[in-house]
Amino acid sequence: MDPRPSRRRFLQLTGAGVVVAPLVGCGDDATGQDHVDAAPMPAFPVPPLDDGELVGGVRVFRLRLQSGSVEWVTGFPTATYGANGDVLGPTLRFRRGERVRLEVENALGEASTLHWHGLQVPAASDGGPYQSIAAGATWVSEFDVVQPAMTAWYHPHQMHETGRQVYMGLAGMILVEDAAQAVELPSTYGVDDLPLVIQDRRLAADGTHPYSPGNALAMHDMMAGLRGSIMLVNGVRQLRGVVPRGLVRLRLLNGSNARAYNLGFSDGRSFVQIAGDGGLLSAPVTTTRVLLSPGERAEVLVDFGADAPGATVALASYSGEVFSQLFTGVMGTNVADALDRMTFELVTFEVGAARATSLAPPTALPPIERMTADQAVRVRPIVLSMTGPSVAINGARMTALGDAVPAAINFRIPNGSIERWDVSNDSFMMHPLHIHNRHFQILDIDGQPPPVALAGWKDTVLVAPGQVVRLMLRFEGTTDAAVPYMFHCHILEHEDMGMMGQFYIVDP
Ligand SMILES: [Cu+2]
Repeated sequence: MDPRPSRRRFLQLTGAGVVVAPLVGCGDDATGQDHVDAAPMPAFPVPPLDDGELVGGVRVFRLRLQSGSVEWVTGFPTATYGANGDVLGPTLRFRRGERVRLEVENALGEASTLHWHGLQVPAASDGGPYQSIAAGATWVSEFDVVQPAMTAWYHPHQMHETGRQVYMGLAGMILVEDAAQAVELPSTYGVDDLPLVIQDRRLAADGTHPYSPGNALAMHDMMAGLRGSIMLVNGVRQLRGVVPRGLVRLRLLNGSNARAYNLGFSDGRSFVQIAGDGGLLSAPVTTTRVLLSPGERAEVLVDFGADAPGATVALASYSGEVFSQLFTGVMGTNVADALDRMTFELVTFEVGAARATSLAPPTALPPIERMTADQAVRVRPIVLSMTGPSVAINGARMTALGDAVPAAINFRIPNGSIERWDVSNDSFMMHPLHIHNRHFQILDIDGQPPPVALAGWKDTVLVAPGQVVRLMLRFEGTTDAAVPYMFHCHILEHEDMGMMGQFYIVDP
């Protein structure tokens, strides 16, 4: 429902001297009809929504990568990067079936890129390290939005610089909408459809951090991935916002460089996960936890309908519960930090007076056809390892572009083929493997079929130490024998050290 009419009504009424509370009351209870009466509520702090501009049938978005500053430490501004602002960027709303054009102006003073994480696009439009944008240049990425409704995101992917540029603040959400999707969900952006970009930072008392200019990242932080104890959600420290009483959709994104979050609510309430990385699951999952490694997304429905106005509840990470899943052996001893062993809060929701829509969580979702092991025409081992001060995939590292990429991590895959990637983690900490362009299905985890929450389409998968996760991938789309897609660990310091490979989709 569009909140604008009620906001307009609110402004008119307050202009006439009518107090807020009675309007809220008669907005729902008196008529017996629940609806979003969003106007009286302070807006939940979310990035601005950008619908682009239709130009000749193409939806055009303009993003300017720029420097800024944010005062996360009182009195000490931290130098930041953002898109069209000081930190993060607008939430881009795409519609399936439309063509979009993204005009990315790089005003950072250094080379960067912008990668559309989770979107199925031609390799040259993907925004990976091969699409570097020189300082002062503008890069245009144009493609058809082909996938169903989902939550994706964007972030830089500059060779060797991804971790720093994301840490400086460059990231944003992408919402793909699909008019054909029959499932009715809360969808008023900033009211009952809330993006939450979850990130951690290590800020010194003067507002600087390990990636600040002049600093060099310590080897420990490269191996562990840079993590900190200050939580930012939507770029805000100690985020707090008002939600309507009723069903609210949270679009959770782990946009952190290296930390995983085991999310739940401080009062133990259950919620319903409806989507993962690649859109809707095959069935709603009622749960009290969702575990997100860097790069992963989940959409969950939380019911605040039974809460009293003014009540508060926190979204927290119950990291201690999954410690042994993320770290073993020497990594547990030397790499994990205090937060990995404890519970900490990320967001405080304050329940407002206004009713949300009368929506209830869906009881069923459209089925997802599962790929089976026998469909694979090729099996590739993908071995994730850490040896000494280094990381590797199949024993190799990607430290330069082009012909320099070792054959063990450089694939040419015929368009239309289905492959099975057997991903094994031979190290003592988790690695989130992200594969560009192709959404995949998890065939099994250590031989066991995945739980429903992990059985939908995914583009990033947490691989625990010692684990073997077998993936089914269908490669189809635009071929390009000259420009590859990336696959890599989404611990960004690992990626920057070369825990990355590439694949070309070529004509069969
Ligand atoms: Cu890694």
